[in-house]
Amino acid sequence: MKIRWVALASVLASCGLLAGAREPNHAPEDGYELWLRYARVADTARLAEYRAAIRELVLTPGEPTMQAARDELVLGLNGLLGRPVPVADAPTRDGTLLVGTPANSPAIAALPLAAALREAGPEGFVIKALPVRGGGHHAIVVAANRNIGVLYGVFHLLRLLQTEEPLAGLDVVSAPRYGLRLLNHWDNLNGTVERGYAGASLWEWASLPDSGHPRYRDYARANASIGINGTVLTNVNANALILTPAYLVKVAALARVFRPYGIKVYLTARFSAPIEIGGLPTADPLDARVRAWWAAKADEIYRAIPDFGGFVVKANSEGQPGPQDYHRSHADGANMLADALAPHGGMVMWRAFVYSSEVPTDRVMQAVDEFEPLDEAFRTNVLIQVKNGPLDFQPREPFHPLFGRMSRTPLLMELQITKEYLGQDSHLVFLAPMWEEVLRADTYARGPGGVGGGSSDGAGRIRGLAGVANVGNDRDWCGSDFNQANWYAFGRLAWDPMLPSAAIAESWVRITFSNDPRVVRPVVAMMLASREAAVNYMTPLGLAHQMARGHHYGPGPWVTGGRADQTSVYFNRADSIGLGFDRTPTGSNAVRQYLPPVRERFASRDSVPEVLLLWFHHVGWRERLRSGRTLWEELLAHYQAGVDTVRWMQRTWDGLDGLVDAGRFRRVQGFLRIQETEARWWRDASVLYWQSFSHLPLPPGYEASAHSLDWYRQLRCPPDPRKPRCDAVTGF
Ligand code: GCV
Repeated sequence: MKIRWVALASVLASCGLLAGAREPNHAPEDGYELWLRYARVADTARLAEYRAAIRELVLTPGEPTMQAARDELVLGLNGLLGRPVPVADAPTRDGTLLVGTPANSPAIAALPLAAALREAGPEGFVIKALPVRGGGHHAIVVAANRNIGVLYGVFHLLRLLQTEEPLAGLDVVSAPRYGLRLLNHWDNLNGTVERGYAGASLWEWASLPDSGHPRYRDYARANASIGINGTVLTNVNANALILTPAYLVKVAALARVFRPYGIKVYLTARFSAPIEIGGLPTADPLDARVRAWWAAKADEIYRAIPDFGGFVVKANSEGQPGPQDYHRSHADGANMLADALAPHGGMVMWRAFVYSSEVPTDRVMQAVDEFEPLDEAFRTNVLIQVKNGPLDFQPREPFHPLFGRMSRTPLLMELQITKEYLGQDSHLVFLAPMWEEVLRADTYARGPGGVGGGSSDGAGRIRGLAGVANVGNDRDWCGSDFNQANWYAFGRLAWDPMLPSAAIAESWVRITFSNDPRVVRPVVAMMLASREAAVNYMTPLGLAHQMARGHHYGPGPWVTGGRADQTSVYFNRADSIGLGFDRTPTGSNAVRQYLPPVRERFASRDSVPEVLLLWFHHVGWRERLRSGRTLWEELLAHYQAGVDTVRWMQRTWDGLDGLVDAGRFRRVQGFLRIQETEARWWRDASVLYWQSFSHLPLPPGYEASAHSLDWYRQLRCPPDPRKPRCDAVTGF
């Protein structure tokens, strides 16, 4: 009986009748394969087209990156086409997949690709359907100037097959917009991950360098497949031990695994390392002994890792040591490290995430105050790494004003892939729409329009994106199926920051779940709605930093005590009159850090985008907003809309029963149940708290809170024992 069913299933599958259900040739979906699932193409017509178009593979291996490209093609084509593709030395027939550079492939050197390859640049690639061998055969060509471009092109081609795109007339030239596309791991040497929600660190320091986990290579494959070309292995809250010989040999072993995939390794440099591991009495950046120590350390690192990328530094921020401990500037500190790395071509990424409770200025203004005067002071191999917004990875922030204010210093934009403030592992929140918002904002540093048709790269200074990784040693890497989409989206946007969120979501859903439109359409819609839903139930209308202290998971609008600039009340300014932080000239005047006309737009109640209203303005509870509703009514409506959207997401997902494999279907269902409960938790705790100031009633029919305000206030952790991390995370 069982055998008959298997036979029937394979007949149905080969007729395409099981399209949408889990492909029968595919292993159970535990999430390990990420978007590198190479399940057989479900659409039979498309499968036939691909099998005809790709009948042999011509690629010269030898060099490790070319070997990686070949390995990936063999694996991918085997899975996608459901049969092996023979490898030939030169094109012999129609249906050649010809892969290489003009330098390593005479067949490619003979093709008219010069103009396209110029456009592709050092890391880009060309994919074309072309006649080869004097027009005798039809081929698909993946060509690049360098081997790494070939590998990127191979992953792109495989993605086209995974998403069942037609191959006829293929004509792609693709080059990354940014040269630096980096993951930042906040991984500690003891195996914990700061703000990590997917298990322990991937880096098994104890077993390195002798034993390399096979996962390291899969990590490199996943990153290369979306164009990521660097990884910072260690937490910005740094431990100097990573710079000792015992660890450098381990770092070198990881670098060896990543190298063929075009991924450079970077480390975080603890500013006080010369004292802690160097035995010096000082880490003063102007002290000759300190400078010599760093120069020697750089030499030592490059002996072990010749293509080492450089250092990321968090200095004089949240308790980290830095040059200001010696009354020196950030430029003094950064330049000292830059001088040590310069002979080897290394970079310093100096973070602008600095704020001090001793400085009376509004916390969100301190980075510009600190760094703008230093704009001309940095060495050319220093980049300033700036978070997308001026506070700290909130569900919504305006873009960081520093992007418009540094006209000489190159910048990196730091995004947080791990969702510290957005529901961590359990809430489904697709972050591309949030990143799109900042990547497309215009600083007006060069007048309207900006560079690239209106990006926040107004001054053209952004050299790359750095994403705080959401990866751990959980089998599914990211703690949930949907969190994988954020890693994927980060890479795709670092390659092409103008790629629409909808396109990223669609390609991810097709690869990850199914090409069946009955799955693609609703899941993409859920993803695109999810970020605004989280904003609504957590911090609507421009509120920010209302999370509970420390773990940042649930609501805590009442948080007070300790450092004022880390409390919720500092940011919400709730009082009997109204809500919101006045950052206009009558308040902190943070708006002055934006350039005209953005400054005026944010400063005026009439023109400020309502989604940022309470970020910039203190608004009376009974004041009317553009909708005609009072602030109080509008707030209530937003909290409820957040909850309603999550409920809609639940219904939408429930409708996919049978179209998505049962394992993932149930996992996502479970997470959405948590999200619905917690969206209500956010709504009720927040509304009750605001009501203690507004003293206004809830409109008839508004869903009543399950508990009293006091009940919510006494919660120390999420009401769920599966989150022991609440007390484990560091920071505040
Ligand atoms: C690595 C926030 C986080 C900290 C993090 C810090 C940073 O404050 O809560 O965990 O520390 O940002 O970006 O340096």
